[in-house]
Amino acid sequence: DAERGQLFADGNYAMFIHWGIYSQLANKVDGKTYYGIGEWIMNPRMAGIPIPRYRELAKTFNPVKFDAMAIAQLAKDAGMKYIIITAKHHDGFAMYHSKANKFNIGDASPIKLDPMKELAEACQKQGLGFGFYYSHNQDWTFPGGGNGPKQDSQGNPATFDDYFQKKCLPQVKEITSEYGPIVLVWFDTPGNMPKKYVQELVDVVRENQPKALVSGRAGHNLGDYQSLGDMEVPHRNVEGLWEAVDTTNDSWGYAWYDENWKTPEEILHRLIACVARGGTYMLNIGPRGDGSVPERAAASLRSSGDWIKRHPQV
Ligand code: JFZ
Repeated sequence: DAERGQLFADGNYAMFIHWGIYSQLANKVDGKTYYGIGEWIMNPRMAGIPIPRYRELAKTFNPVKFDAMAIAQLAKDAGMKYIIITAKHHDGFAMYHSKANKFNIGDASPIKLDPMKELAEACQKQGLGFGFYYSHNQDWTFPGGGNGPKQDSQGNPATFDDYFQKKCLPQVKEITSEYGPIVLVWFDTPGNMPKKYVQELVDVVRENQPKALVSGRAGHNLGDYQSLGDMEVPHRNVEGLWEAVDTTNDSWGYAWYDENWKTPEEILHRLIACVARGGTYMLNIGPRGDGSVPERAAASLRSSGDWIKRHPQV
């Protein structure tokens, strides 16, 4: 669809944000550091945190330093055109005030604001696009979700359909109807999710946000474009509409030890490698649990943004 594809023509550089209750742990549990991607900390591949204990993390999530205007300003200063943030990652915690499920920042955390609403508004004020990442298949805490518990709290078997009808579908309706215009819904890791479910989600996005793109990782080729492998920057031309996703250091979610920051030069090389080959480059930051953005990431984004502003022809 030509109108939807326009986002990538105009907006070929974007900010990705991985932020959730996992950000508080910063890859450290009971004094032990787990090396890997921080948003996976509860998974058995990392710390293997039991669900009841993981749920407790919501109660201490109080991002008093979260400043939506400052983040939007940072994206603007970086030369970025839109922001995509994790509405719900694989852990199942919604970072917006969801009515469909209580495990969300409005109901399960001390902070009563909806940071997603603030960020959506800040983007609008700055003339930036706004969109959501939503883990549609994997949900590690809701019964029946992909790689989640196989039984409900009463011990009855739960199916993927239970998860889909009770949580996933209503939440996708919420994020596409309550946050103003959305430029893109970034679904991820479809796994073996049956096609009918993906189709239903894509239909909801089309209905509620006709101009929004749907990520290639929705599954079954129902997305609007191709996403390359994570952190992959191509060295050859790629056909069609495509996007590369990358991060400012190594993890997506905040990890205390991860100081492997890309320099402004590296950011520019990677951005230009994508944009010059007709693609879109989406670069991630992982704010801390308190909402603050790591200073080194912000500084590199600003200084690469300065270069972009001095080279408008690029
Ligand atoms: C996924 C998530 O599991 C991860 O936590 C993060 O959100 C990332 C952006 O996306 O991980 C993936 C998904 C797809 C590929 C690699 C990692 N891939 O296709 O190469």
